[in-house]
Amino acid sequence: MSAASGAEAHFRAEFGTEPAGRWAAPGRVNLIGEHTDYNEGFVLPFALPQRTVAAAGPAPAGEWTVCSTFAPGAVSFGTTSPGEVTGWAAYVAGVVWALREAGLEVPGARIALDSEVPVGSGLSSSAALESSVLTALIDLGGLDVPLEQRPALAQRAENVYVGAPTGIMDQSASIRCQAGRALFLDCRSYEVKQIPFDLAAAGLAILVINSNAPHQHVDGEYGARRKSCEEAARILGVPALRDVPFDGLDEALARLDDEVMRRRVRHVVTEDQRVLDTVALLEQGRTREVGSVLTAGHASMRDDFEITVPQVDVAVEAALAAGAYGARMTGGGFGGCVLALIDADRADATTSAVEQAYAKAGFKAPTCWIATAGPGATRL
Ligand code: GAF
Repeated sequence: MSAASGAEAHFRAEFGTEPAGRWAAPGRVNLIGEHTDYNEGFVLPFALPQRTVAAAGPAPAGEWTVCSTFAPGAVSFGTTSPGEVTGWAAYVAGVVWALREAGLEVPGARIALDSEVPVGSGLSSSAALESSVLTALIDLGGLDVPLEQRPALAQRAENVYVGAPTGIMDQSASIRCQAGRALFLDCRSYEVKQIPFDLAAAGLAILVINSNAPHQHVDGEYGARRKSCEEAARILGVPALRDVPFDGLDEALARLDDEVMRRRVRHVVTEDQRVLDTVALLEQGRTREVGSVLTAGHASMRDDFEITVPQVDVAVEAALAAGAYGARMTGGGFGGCVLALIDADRADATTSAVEQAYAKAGFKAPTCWIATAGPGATRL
């Protein structure tokens, strides 16, 4: 059953009535630009066809009840503050809170959720959840919130209410991506450029390899990377690492005493450049050449930012050995998914190669599928 039917059926079962509507928001794959968003740099995600759907209907003012096919029962809350609602429902309560904090009159609502986005795989299931609920509440309440302002509201829900110090990329991808396009986002100005991303026309494909090694954001490692970047920017006297120019990198590194911090900075500054290079290659139709940029990005995450795990490194190596043009981990790290740029007719061969490498290493089997660029959040 699709998430749209699932959410609708769950709404009916839980609330005994029809929802007023269904709102879908996708997960994402980030093509390139990892840990650059909170450094006010560049990212290039595309939306997945897999979505989270919120079936929603009205409730009395100041009352919200939410249920999910992923968890038993329903959670009800009123006017809420960070810390009050916990677990999966905190993402919903956080959105209500962030909208109210922005001075908006959020309508009371009953919401049922279902999702096709794999949870805990680095494909932004939490942003998909936030974005589906945000879009539903904005529509139900007839609220005037321009598209470009919506991601920051969902991000605030995650940062302040849920307590995960993530950047703006995932919510931007879920809300602002378009089908057949990758979203080139400037994470300082929030300006976007929609980059044509029709791989099939070039005989290519993106194979997503879920390492099935679980990952988490509400943990210390992500926050530690962010802190180290912010500290480096402070030492270098710039507002954010985005302001360290690529051709001034060596000079900036020479001003940092700490070896680990130097490597963190090198990752962020070179990664921003890789996003710009990738955009230029795509715009020139030189899509195969993006591969080596992706692989360089993986090496940087592995050696400089130190956010990969053996499962993703093995997947990258196996995909490359099987002939992929490039491969890299996508998302926050410490597990999650790898993407490989391959010839479209090499999907089965690449999948088998990765499966064999996993079996040899004694890892839990990976899950592989071809990802295409779907639409952003919308009312169905
Ligand atoms: C996670 C975060 F949520 C994003 O904001 C981003 O920092 C990403 O990790 C790393 O690029 O998905």
